[in-house]
Amino acid sequence: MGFKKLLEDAEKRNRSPIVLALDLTRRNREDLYKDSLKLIQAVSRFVCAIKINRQLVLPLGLHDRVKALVDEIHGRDIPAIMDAKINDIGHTNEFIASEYFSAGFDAVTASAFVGYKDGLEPVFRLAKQKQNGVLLLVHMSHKGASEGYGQTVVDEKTGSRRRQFEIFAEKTLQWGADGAIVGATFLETIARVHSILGGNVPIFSPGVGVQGGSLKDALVAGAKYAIVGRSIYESDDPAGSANDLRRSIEAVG
Ligand code: OMP
Repeated sequence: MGFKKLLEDAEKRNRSPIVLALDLTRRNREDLYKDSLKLIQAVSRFVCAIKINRQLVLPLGLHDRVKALVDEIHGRDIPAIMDAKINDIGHTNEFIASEYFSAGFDAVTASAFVGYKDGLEPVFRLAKQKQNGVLLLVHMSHKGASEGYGQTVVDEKTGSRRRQFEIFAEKTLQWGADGAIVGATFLETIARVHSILGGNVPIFSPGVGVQGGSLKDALVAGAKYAIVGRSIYESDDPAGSANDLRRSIEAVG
């Protein structure tokens, strides 16, 4: 089953737009693996996907324990997203995406700044062949994100002055991306990206909780999914926190 369907089915079944960011740290490797496994088992029924990033891949090894975590995630019928933020030339990007897909990941994240030709083109080609997903960074959540994603630039096609993220939002449509990542800390940006995408590409919004964003506000502004890490896994009861968060927005629709 492809990424899109796996995600949508999990969202419906678990009635949750939450993507868990499984970013545990500050443990020895053995505990990192065991605690990640426990977290997957506890939280999966309250989320629609689980995202892993290099905080786990570097210490645990991709084809070894990270693959075992991906298998555990799939055992719960939810997709596994690799937060790779792919950002190199096409030849290297293709290798990176191919390794993550062969470890079982259903989607990867990538940086729109790289461009398509000899940049992200091979990543999209590979993803389409495998029915996997590519999520593009359209505007990140941290304060400094406005220095790049938020800057005003001259659109080379029209000569008009635009915000960088508006052009990236259009690229998600042109390139056939499966998601646009926009920080929950930039609500007006979510709304603007939503108006450009017209519901054709879902917005994934990180930055809820510890970074200051609100889940409800992000969804109201136009996000379809929210990426949440520390507010869930640093709480005393991660499953309860994920469930509470999910229920807190049931009324948003
Ligand atoms: P918390 O701040 O702990 O909820 O974690 C947020 C997660 O989203 C982390 O895994 C970040 O790497 C990721 N993230 C952002 O925080 N901001 C972004 O702009 C993009 C991402 C991402 O690509 O997932």
